[in-house]
Amino acid sequence: MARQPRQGGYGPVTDRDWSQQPYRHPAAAWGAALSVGKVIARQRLPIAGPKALVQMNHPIRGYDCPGCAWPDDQDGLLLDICENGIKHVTWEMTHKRVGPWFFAAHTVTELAQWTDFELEDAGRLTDPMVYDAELDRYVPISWDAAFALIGEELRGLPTPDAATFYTSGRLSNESSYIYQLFMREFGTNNMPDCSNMCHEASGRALTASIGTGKGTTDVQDWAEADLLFLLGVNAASNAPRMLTTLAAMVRSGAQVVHVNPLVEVASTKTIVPHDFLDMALFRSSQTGSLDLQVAPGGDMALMRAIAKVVFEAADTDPTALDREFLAEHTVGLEEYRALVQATGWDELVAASGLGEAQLRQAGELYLRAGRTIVSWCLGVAQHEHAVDMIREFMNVLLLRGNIGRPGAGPAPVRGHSNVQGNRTCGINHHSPAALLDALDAHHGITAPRTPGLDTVGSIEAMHRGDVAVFIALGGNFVLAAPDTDYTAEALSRCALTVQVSTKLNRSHLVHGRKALILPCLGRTEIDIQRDGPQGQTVEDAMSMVHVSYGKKKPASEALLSEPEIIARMARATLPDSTTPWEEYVANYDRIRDDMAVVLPGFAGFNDLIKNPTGFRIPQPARERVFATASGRAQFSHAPLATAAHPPEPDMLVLQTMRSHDQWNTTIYSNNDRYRGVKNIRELIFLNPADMAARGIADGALVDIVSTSKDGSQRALRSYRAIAYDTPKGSAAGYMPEMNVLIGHSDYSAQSDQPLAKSIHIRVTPAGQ
Ligand SMILES: Nc1nc2c(c(=O)[nH]1)N[C@H]1C(S)=C(S)[C@@H](COP(=O)(O)OP(=O)(O)OC[C@H]3O[C@@H](n4cnc5c(=O)[nH]c(N)nc54)[C@H](O)[C@@H]3O)O[C@H]1N2
Ligand SMILES: Nc1nc2c(c(=O)[nH]1)N[C@H]1C(S)=C(S)[C@@H](COP(=O)(O)OP(=O)(O)OC[C@H]3O[C@@H](n4cnc5c(=O)[nH]c(N)nc54)[C@H](O)[C@@H]3O)O[C@H]1N2
Ligand SMILES: [Mo]
Repeated sequence: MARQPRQGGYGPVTDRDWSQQPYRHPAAAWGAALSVGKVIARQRLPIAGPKALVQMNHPIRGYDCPGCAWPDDQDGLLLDICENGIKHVTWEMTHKRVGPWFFAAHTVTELAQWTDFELEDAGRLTDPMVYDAELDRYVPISWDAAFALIGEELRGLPTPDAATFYTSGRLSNESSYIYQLFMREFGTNNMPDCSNMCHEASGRALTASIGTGKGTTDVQDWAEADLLFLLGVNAASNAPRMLTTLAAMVRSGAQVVHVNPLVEVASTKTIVPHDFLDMALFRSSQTGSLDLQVAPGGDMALMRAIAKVVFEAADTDPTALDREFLAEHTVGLEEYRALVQATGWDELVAASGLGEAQLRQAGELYLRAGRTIVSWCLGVAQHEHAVDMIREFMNVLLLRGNIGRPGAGPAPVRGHSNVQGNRTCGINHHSPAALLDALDAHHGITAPRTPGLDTVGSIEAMHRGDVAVFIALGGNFVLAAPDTDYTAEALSRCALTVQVSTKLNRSHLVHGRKALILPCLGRTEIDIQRDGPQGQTVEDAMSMVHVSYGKKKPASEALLSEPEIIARMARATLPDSTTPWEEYVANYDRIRDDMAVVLPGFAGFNDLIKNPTGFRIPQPARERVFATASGRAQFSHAPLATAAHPPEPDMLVLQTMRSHDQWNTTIYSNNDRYRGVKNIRELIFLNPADMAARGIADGALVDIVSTSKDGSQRALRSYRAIAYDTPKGSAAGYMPEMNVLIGHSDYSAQSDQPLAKSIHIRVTPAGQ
């Protein structure tokens, strides 16, 4: 197969011409239907596909969509599906298989030449495999021998802290719970997870401000809000079911303000994803009322400007501030007022990239709205000052008492379908003492109290040789993490790497001296254990927990469920453990019985999940109970963030984002429909003025050189420069290809998150 010229990035190899044209249609229109048809055809699923789709997100018969964490339709009547959910499900349900014969035919060195698309497209993994260095191939291993190998390696370590255990956000609540129990009983808190790259900042900011790491709104609140600020979210691609809510909000007269350096398609109009009548009639709905094209990281300045408008109004209007709420429930207001008053409009304009008139308009909308929600995702969370920014959002909400009442509150948009549940169930390298105490008391273990390693910390520890065993429950660590080459080196220095996966990916090919691939059931597949079919629960972005049962025949008879894989790793590592690992596997109710005792809000767990639409985990901040040191919501007083400005004037700020046609490191095609892109991922969107200043023509090849915090440089060569409506001084391109530009020292001092949205780069015509 011809590899050059590549126009795909990590997507399929293509020699088709690339193109980019503005997208002029509503989101989720017939383009979505067409694109879904292609995916279903490619996975050879003409019949099973549609049937399983009908069961997806159906609270009575269905399983939870393995896509995003947006809540499912609450009344249980509508078929709440979206294009991207369909793609994720069909990708898992493919009829293609990767069995021992596949690995016999390909060495690891050969597979390493394949694109990431080709690796995943090879199909579902069917059997446990172990790396044979002499053959440079994965060869079959029995499950018993695989677990014995893991147990032997873990028991042979000088300290439990020489192992690290990654979690990707699809892992269920039950699996998460026994996974962290295993690690803590073994003796380590080394729990890197995808939250470390995603919403760590949101968790820290919310905990500091309101004493909980989660948002407080539910879908009903969204329906009742008068105003929504949606910052740094590409909703049409990454939370498509949110479009339904946005359309309903605009229809009911609410203001929906999109804050984004790019004008994403969700900020205009949509054809409501599950409304087939609307689709048939090509009837679109408005999904936005105002677009604010901030400079990268300018969101904090926007929020401070809104606060300034509120304080200015408060001089004459007694209702501008919610005085009662502020007096009863908050601390730090006066200091915040002084800080805001001392910040001049010129400063706010420079830091936000918006004009004073726009800033004032946003402030006026806020003053006029009775009920306001502030919602955000990675465009905010992956910046250096993300914690300060999100705390500033909270400050603004607090000013008008927009928390703990209907239609109002903070709402981080979570990514993976159960990333929030992972944390609730204890996957956290710095868990609160209360959880550790409860684990100790109930399970008779002594959980370690020293905080463990997160994602960046694990990479560095493996690189140094301090961590020798890496175990991953899902995900594609080497591609998702920053500094791809450095991370690959880190993994290859391990004595053992273990990947529990559904599909082949790059992380299987970048491995330790010993390596295992352990194939598991996907969420769509039926899971039969001793006591019958088992379901597992997930928590959505709005704290609703519900149970999900797989429906399909498993891709292979050899697959084990994730709880079984975890329990058997635990038993092999801790032969004398009194934890009932075998009983946990026989009946997941047994896991839930223990969770009910240990986890706040889970009392009666097994009964609660009998309600088909699930239950809501109590959220104290929603009742205006703030679990902070003062017992009140805390105003923050951070200096204005100016992350938007790189240290040298000829540098640009690069953000790395998803195309419409990918799920994180899984790339379905080289198209990015809503940004009008076809057949190319190796691209960088630039402002036309920045291109002119560098002598770069639209469509020309360029070299991109990043400069890290530690001064080191990294490069991507021969990328296509595409003129795009992004603010001057900013640039955009796709993850995971661009992770090679993020140095291992490029993480936020506030959140330890890799700086995926503010990479400092220089762009020059290729070869100069
Ligand atoms: N189809 C699909 N759905 C997904 C995923 C997927 O890969 N594919 N991934 C899932 C996961 S794990 C996650 S975490 C979420 C991610 O969901 P998103 O946060 O939407 O993900 P990104 O593609 O990184 O897009 C970031 C958005 O922030 C904007 N942005 C960049 N910098 C700034 C800034 O400084 N300020 C503001 N206001 N905006 C900015 C970008 O222009 C872009 O619109 O989606 C989840 N859903
Ligand atoms: N530059 C840059 N880097 C980023 C980001 C960014 O915006 N920019 N975003 C970051 C974010 S928000 C995230 S969440 C991470 C994503 O990081 P990860 O969660 O590590 O990556 P995914 O691509 O979601 O993982 C895909 C793999 O998961 C496996 N898989 C799928 N379903 C299952 C299942 O049911 N069980 C198991 N065991 N395995 C399964 C398949 O083998 C598949 O190959 O990437 C981060 N990296
Ligand atoms: Mo994420």
